[in-house]
Amino acid sequence: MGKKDWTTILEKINENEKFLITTHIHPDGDGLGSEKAMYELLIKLNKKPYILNPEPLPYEYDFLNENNIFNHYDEEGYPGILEEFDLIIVLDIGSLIRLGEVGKQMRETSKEVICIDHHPIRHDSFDYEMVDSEVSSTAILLYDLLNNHFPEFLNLEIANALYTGILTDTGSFRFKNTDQETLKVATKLVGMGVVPGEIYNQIYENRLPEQTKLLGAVLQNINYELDGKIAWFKITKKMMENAGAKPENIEGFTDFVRGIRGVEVAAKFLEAAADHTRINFRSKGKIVINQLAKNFNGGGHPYAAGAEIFENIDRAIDLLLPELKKCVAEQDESAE
Ligand SMILES: [Mn+2]
Repeated sequence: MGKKDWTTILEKINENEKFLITTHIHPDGDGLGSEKAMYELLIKLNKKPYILNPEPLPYEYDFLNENNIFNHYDEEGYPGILEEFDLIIVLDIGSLIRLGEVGKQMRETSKEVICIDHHPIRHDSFDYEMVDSEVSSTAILLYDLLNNHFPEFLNLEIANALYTGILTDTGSFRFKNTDQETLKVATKLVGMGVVPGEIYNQIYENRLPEQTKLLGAVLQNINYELDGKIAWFKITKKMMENAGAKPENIEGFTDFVRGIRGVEVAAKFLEAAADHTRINFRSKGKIVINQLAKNFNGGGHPYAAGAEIFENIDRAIDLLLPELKKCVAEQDESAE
């Protein structure tokens, strides 16, 4: 990764007092772990940080929230809240659209924004950026900041948060982005007292019965295309209701479906609203899917990306599926 130049961001942190920290919709371990690390750092620097996310904390990350530091936007509250802060810090995303209500307010405010991220496809640029798409997680960048500039603050609480980011963004050290540097940082964090099995269990051995019921319904209705190279499935509001599950209870489903033999790309279509469909892609590593995601209001990593279509779920599937087939067919040929 090479040594990072944090000079400007450090200056901005120094000069200001009240910081709003946020991450993307469908918050994941990397966004949340990075937020917590940044929050704790700012507290230690005697600053006033506040975490406000567009969506609630998924229950499997409750262990990061012992001090109730995570807040989320609700439709009725927080109008103009950004004006109460000196500076905004966006973690693990470079697109306002994936910041939900917080992103909408960011379009209207003149407050300056720092963005720390590792997504290769970005829709927006921010006042101060630390972006490296070569690193496996935003947590790796936060580790670099802490390790090089504030090693005295790097305690077990922060180490657990950073380890969470690395663990979840690498699919528990299975995805293609698991490189030497990732493992080196993980080793350092374990050396500080992180217990890998404990964090793994909190996140992955902690599935709710209703989530499992929904997964059962999903697995009975997988659709295959291109001789099984694509597997896709729907999650409708009705399916969630039947299982008693909430939208934040569907993490990991697309990974599971990708794990089917012969599948190169798995796609999830989630009915977010009557005219809003969210799509999630997972590739096994042969087919790059973030360009396709970008064409549908999204982005992400080469093998893990998300998109959204402002249409009902069936129309969204009709629009996207031919493009997904084309994308897979073209790259599959070139890969042979
Ligand atoms: Mn990430």
